[in-house]
Amino acid sequence: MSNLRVLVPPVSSDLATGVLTGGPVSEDVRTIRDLKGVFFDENARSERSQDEVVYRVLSYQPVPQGTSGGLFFGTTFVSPGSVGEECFMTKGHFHAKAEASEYYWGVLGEGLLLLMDRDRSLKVEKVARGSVHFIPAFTAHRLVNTGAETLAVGACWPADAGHDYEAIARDGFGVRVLKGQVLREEGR
Ligand code: S6P
Ligand code: ZN
Repeated sequence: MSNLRVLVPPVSSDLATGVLTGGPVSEDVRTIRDLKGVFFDENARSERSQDEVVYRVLSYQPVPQGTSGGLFFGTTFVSPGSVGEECFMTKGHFHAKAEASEYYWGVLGEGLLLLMDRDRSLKVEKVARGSVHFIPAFTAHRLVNTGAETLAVGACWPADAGHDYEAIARDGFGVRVLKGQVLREEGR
């Protein structure tokens, strides 16, 4: 027998905050400017400070995007706030490889996970510290911060899932989350 070296993995996730450190960790930031057409009240969005950060995503992508069988790991941080009465949220997407599923889990804060299948059937799940969410194949997903603190949500998804933002940008999500209200949006 011979000694085998024990390695320290290159990336750590702080379980209390979801912050990823080490490398390589990438960061994507979405500001009010980037979210044109996402909120119901586009006037309210266009009139406020465009540089305000609505959410950011830290991710560890140890294999190239598109790698079959690979997995990515990340945390999304959605700031507290609203555009008009509508809570801050992510753009929302189907996966480009539509059959790719994903896990989310709540780390910090309070929010909702909006899920919409190809028939536009909706499901809304409460996100809280420790909640585990399976996002099935062919299902669009969007995070909404309904609380007063940052919402941090962990995620693990296939490296070849990709993002399809177009269907949501064109047809909407079928549900709007206002402070204290979850409303079905008809006929878009
Ligand atoms: C990727 C995964 C998340 C989102 C992130 C931002 O499949 O679902 O990392 O990319 O929550 O949301 P969006 O809709 O702007 O990509
Ligand atoms: Zn996804």
